[in-house]
Amino acid sequence: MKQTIDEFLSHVRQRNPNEPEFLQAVEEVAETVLPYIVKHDIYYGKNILLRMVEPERVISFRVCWVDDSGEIQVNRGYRIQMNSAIGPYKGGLRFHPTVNQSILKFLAFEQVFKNSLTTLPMGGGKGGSDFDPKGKSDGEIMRFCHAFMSELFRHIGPSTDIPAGDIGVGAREIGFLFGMYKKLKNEFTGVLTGKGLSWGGSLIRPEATGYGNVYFAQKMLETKGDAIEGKQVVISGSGNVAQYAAEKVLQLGGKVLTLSDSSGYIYDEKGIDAEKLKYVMHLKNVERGRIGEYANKYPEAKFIKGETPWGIKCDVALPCATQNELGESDAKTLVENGCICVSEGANMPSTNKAILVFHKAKILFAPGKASNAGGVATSGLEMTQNALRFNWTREAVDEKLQEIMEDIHDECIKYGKGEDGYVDYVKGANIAGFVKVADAMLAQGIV
Ligand code: NDP
Ligand code: 2IT
Repeated sequence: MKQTIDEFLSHVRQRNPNEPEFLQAVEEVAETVLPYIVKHDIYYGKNILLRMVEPERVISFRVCWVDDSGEIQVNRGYRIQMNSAIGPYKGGLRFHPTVNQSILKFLAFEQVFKNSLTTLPMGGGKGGSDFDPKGKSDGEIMRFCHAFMSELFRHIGPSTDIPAGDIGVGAREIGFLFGMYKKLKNEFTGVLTGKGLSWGGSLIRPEATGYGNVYFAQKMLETKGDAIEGKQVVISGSGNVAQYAAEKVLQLGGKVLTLSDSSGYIYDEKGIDAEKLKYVMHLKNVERGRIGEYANKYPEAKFIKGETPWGIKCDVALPCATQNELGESDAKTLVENGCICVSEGANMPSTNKAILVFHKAKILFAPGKASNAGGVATSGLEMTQNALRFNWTREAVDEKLQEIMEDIHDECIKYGKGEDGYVDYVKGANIAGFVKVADAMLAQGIV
């Protein structure tokens, strides 16, 4: 088996040089899915995984815009349309200076499995730009978003490809992007998700990824007769996902000890309560400030510059910032400090070596493609509401989100439970996600 996996990976490596993040994501999937394919005749010998690692379409384009000082700026825009076997391409847009083809291909590849797990009819895609929103005025953000959409619009559509937010793309950016799409196409359609409530958005979509992640962690803990209540929780990031993960932890009776951004983390031994979280939301979403300012406002908290929060003793860790933010030594520290559950809010925040540490220690570990799927699932619910030209209540959407997270958890157990009872959620999520897409690809023939 090892030889089959090595041969497959070396082939993919050769065809995708200089794409380390993409190869990392493929490696994690190949190691769990190839052994399953070999054991199942309907999938064996059809090169299905080889077809799945090749994007159906990669679009790369120039984005020119004028900054506030009258200077012409040039950025690069992308959309990776990875797989449309079970539905139109669906996935977020990321605006961050580190964005490149490798990062977007890893995200698009993960999205295919994640969207399949949601039980909703959505294929996988991802896009974005190396544009850095930090420090830009609202006018600059608007001009960039309009310029970006002036090319992207010809490649997307409500039945073709439906983008949403991701790092650096929130409600403000979705608004500007939607405005330009509507103008160019002269149609009001649900072509983007994460829209404002008065123009087609869904209740709970802003909260969905963070809430969904905590619902998933709760499900995992329940398998051990345990719960979030009373748990010490370490969270990284302080953006959309981290904020609402923190809110749900508080609602379920847990204690949030940390939040972070790319400049460092804050540690509040007394706990980041609802009042303090409200301040963080205002600081990050309205003032667009840095998390370090929390320690000025609340002197009982410490700001640790340039570091990640994994050294703080906790029961539960929720990495909610970015890829590869939690390495092997961080994983060892978490385990040594008694952490029993790691549930990924971000996409691929744990390195493959870190995952091995969690698996060896047999603690609960959920990969992002399962545990952060609540965001895109609720995007799917936004699409349904747009198609119906109707809005569901907050309670109705939250209930559906909880059902979906429970279904994903069940699927992970179905394919990931080992003989000793330990659940490998990585294996479970990869195989469950794969089966649905592979069956659709087989039914549709070689296209
Ligand atoms: P936001 O832009 O709202 O927040 C991102 C957060 O992560 C910020 O605190 C940011 O800090 C931090 N961060 C970004 N890059 C780095 C870095 N290189 N090192 C350290 N910290 C960093 O994004 P989201 O909260 O939406 O996304 C967070 C993660 O969740 C991403 O991995 C995303 O792909 C994933 N995700 C998001 C979903 C969604 O619906 N939004 C759905 C599923 C997954 P700083 O301000 O300093 O950059
Ligand atoms: O990574 C993700 O799942 C997202 N950024 C959300 C995608 C979406 O279409 O809602």
